[in-house]
Amino acid sequence: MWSMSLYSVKMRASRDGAHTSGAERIVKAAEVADVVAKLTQRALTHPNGAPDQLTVTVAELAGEIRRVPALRVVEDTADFLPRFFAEHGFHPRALELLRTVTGLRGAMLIDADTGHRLDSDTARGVRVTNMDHAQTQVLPTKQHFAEAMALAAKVASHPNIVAELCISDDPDYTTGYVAHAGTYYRLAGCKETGERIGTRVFLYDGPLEEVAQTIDYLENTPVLVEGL
Ligand code: WAQ
Ligand code: MG
Repeated sequence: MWSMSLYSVKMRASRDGAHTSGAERIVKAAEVADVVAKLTQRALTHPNGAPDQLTVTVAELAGEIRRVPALRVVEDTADFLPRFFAEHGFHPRALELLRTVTGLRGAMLIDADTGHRLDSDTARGVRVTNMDHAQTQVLPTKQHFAEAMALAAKVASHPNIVAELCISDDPDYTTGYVAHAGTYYRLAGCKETGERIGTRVFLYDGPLEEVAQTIDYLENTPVLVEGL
């Protein structure tokens, strides 16, 4: 049987060692050059500032790629967050970290019960890569919602992640989200326009012996998201 090769494309950009932008795609061979050019341009013109280091990596993906369903979308506002924490009894430290930490290139993996941080490289966080929508679109500008929906669906597909919290670190993008139990709650007004915050938190609820394999899945297993 003939099957078409797919390629993972990863972009990371930084200045003085601090993350400025990054992106993850999975595309067909015919789209690779265009995606590389567009992600390069995106990094160079990013509102977090022009990078002094820019890396784009292309790798062919071998074998069958796991497919997971998209999350259903519900519109809400930032005051959903404290209600959500109270309702589920997640440790409030996670919410405090969401609102205070920034500058990571990945997400903090936080124990939902204790609020303890479980990922070891605290300056980097867990960087989810190797995911995209099954129906890819290659557009010149960052698609905040679509890209977040792909990442959130992959993260939610791991049984040890009970919820994801996100605020963009892009200064003027104020809509954040919470992903929980198959739903993506889009939260308007998570920060003031221009406010220098923004990060991601993955709430972990599973055996501590499985932290390393959970991180490995998030960082390395290729996943395509079906339906939007
Ligand atoms: N893996 C893990 N964490 C990441 C990743 C990744 N691939 N990409 C970004 N992060 C973390 C990192 O700490 C960033 O500083 C932070 O998230 C914010 O990243 O429905 O654009 O790319 O309209 O700025 C939400 C869309 C957009 C809401 C989120 O995040 C909506 C966004 P950004
Ligand atoms: Mg950003």
